[in-house]
Amino acid sequence: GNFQLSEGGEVLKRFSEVEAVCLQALMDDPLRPFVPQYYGSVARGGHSYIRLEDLLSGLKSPVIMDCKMGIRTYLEEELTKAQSTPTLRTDMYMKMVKVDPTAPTVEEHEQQGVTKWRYMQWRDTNCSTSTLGFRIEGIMLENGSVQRDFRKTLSDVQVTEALLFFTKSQINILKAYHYRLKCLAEALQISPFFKAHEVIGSSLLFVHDRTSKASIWMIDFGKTTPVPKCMQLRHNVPWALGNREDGYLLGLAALTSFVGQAIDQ
Ligand code: 4IP
Ligand code: MN
Repeated sequence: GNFQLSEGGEVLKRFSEVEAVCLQALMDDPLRPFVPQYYGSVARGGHSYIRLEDLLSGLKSPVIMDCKMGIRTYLEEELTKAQSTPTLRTDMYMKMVKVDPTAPTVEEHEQQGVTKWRYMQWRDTNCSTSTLGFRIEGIMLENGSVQRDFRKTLSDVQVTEALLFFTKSQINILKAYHYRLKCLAEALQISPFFKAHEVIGSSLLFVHDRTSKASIWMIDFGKTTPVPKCMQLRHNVPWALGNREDGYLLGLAALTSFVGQAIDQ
């Protein structure tokens, strides 16, 4: 879940050691201009929080899209845990049944539970994550209404439609996003952080407002983990258990090309 508060132009997010360590490292990396500024942590009401730049501050009626990046959204350890010490999750079984009552196996129906890996893997293969390397998690319009209706695989045409819906086909905004994605790709190319981290469950947050300010930010590093020193990830090859590859660049290339196609519509 997302525990976030706003306070004095900052966003407070529930503390995660993994995320805090990433943000700290990112403040000293070529990716810094693509990440909200990190101001350390703070305690409030018995909980610790990460202090982040509020990416929406100063924007007039912001419109937001969250794209979760990568060809899988679970850590390799979820798979090994599911094999060695499986824990059944009733909540995930219910989320699964709600989308597709026929998805669980007979055994899973009897247990009324699935492992986290099973749920996450099913989610990833039922949307564009596995095929395109990204999925649209949600779109929030300027009136605050939220669209999360992207649970199923979107066809290429539907992805383009979602982008046109999100930007109201405003060509200057689509072009600004396209340019920002290209700059991000360049920064990723030279980032020591990116070479050394498996980036799982992280999103690109697209934000624009009615003054046509448009930007894209990398957020959510709670499952972004360092790989051993001897390893360098490529981020553009398929995943096989043990290689830690996340397919981040596959997703980024696909997303960039969809934005390009939307410009040409
Ligand atoms: C969620 O499923 C997301 O996959 C979360 O990933 C994941 O959190 C949740 O696992 C899982 O229930 P839905 O989006 O389909 O509801 P993310 O944080 O990347 O959005 P983590 O981060 O823990 O894998 P649980 O175990 O937190 O419930
Ligand atoms: Mn998240």
